[in-house]
Amino acid sequence: MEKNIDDFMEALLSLNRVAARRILEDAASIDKISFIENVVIAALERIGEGWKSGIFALSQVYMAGRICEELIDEILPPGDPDRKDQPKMAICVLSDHHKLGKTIVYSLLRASGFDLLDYGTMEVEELVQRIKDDKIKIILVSVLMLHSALKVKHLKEKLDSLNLDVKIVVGGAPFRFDKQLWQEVGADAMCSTASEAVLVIKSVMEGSL
Ligand code: B12
Repeated sequence: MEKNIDDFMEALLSLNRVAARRILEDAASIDKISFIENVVIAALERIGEGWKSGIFALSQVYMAGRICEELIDEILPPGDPDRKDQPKMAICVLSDHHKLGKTIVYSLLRASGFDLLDYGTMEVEELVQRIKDDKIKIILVSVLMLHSALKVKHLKEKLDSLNLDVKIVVGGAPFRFDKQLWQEVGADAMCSTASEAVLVIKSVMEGSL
């Protein structure tokens, strides 16, 4: 695993898309999702840490993110044609521009047979309107910055004030750093990984959340 992370990091840092794709394709033929969760995310986090300590440039962090986004779009399969009978749901990035986590969750849920709308990046007001118009029952919210995470509280208040019965499922770095944060902002559930979202959605469908 460590060697995979090192090799993948090296390919990203040298902007070598071909090498990055080859590593991803070789390993992903075994289990795509666990490779993404254990290698791609670890490599990006280490590159981010390297940027914080001044070893790497922000442009390297940015390009590493872009390359991963493109590769993941290519390797994750399209959704199961046999869509599940499910509550209406949508996913968005709230107020920041870290899109990769959202892209992975979206692709994974579709690959697992769920159907969901992709709202892209939104602010609270616009998001509430879309949830209302589309009659959404589960909103999946991805954030990577603390100030965006705190906006979930505002989202919850707005939904409650309109009596909209919507489950809020959150994920992303601030919630992984602070394990109580999802409850403090009024979310119904938090997922540390994309695959946990499948379990949470099943709980909502069974009425246990
Ligand atoms: C790559 C990256 C970038 C790229 C983003 C490229 C892109 N297209 O996404 C670029 C260079 C653009 C960028 C910019 C910035 N970044 Co940045 N970035 C990162 C970095 C290194 C990795 C993020 C990432 O893509 N990880 C990989 C993805 C796949 O992981 P993930 O999002 O966590 O998602 C997984 C799980 O969390 C979960 N998940 C995520 N969301 C959801 C949602 C649901 C519903 C579910 C079920 C699950 C789930 O599933 C995913 C897959 O398992 C992080 C470091 C970190 N530790 O996260 C910093 C980080 C997020 N960035 C940070 C900062 C500060 C910035 C900038 C302000 C930097 C600057 N000075 O300009 C800007 C702000 C841009 C903006 N306005 O949004 C900080 C935020 C700190 C904070 N407390 O707020 C971090 C934490 C770095 C740090 N330690 O300081 N960044």
